[in-house]
Amino acid sequence: MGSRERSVDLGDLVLSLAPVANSPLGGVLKCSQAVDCAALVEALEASPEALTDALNDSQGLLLLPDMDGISSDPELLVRLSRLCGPEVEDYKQTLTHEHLIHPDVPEVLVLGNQPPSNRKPPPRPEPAVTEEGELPVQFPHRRGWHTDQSFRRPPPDMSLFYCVEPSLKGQGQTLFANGTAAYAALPSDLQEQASRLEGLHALLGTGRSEEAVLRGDEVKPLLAHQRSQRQPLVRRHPVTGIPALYLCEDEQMDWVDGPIIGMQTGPGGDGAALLYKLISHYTHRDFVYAHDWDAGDLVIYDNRCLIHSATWYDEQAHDRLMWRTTVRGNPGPEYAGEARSWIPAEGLKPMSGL
Ligand SMILES: O=C(O)CCC(=O)C(=O)O
Ligand SMILES: [Fe+2]
Repeated sequence: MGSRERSVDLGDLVLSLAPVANSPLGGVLKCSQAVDCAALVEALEASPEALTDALNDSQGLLLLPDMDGISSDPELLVRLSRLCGPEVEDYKQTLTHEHLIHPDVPEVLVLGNQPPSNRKPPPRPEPAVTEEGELPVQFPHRRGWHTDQSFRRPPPDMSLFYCVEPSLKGQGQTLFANGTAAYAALPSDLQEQASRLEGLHALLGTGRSEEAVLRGDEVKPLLAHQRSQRQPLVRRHPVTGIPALYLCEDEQMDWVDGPIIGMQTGPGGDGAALLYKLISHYTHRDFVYAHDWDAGDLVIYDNRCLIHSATWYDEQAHDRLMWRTTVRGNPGPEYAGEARSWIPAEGLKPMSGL
């Protein structure tokens, strides 16, 4: 169910919060009069709870359109990110390839098909549309569903995703699925089973994907900070207290020692069967919104209760450029006091050996 309409009073500015049209989740936060992006960021900073309150009232997915000012001043994206949690990731300190980091603002990850990031879109699903002629969203027809950086303990809270340049409409969308609604709609025996289990989440590129295991790739040794991490299959949201499914598929699960801890490992095991069942339920179109980007759109998504997936676009014909920040620091009590799993030991390069 979408959020109800309400106004968000920031003193000098009044914003409106309304459900995203034709979507089972999400809110749109915008100003009725034309406002400078920097002025809006300043007004939000003066009411620091307003942004996360709007997000929590919108099932963890918030769209701020017309934020074009960020393109010429990426620091505005960092300032908004600081309102979303205690810590904004500096990608220079973490497991991130140098060519994906904004040259001037290390909190900004640059995801585009052009150099230097050279990120290719995912393949087109096969067939490209459903029997009803619609964009495929449900796993396994649609692949690539994940929550950001789930290979880390503690995992991050939120991502802010900003569109500098969209591809063609109807292509290069980002899909979001609502883990809270999906959990609530599970039969109670599956809710109970999932609540007792943990998934094993892998860092991309560590050779532990379902595909790598099916191909019979040699299992590489990993440095301690690159190893897969367990995460509960059901997380209680630290702010709202509501349970949500928490899992990924293929590349972000560990198919050597997982995907589900304590169950048969590898593709074809009973862990795989449960993961397939849960992720295809999670990504049923009743729980999914496909965001078709416009330049200047900012989408804030809560990684603790949503998963997302990129879609194909024709990168020969169209460029696409996106910026992302990641916010962490409020993962919930089950992670209290834990050291960060992904921090390399003294003197080690984060990406060495990968
Ligand atoms: O490009 C997209 O639409 C999604 C990319 C993504 O998953 C991410 O940046 O975390
Ligand atoms: Fe992502």
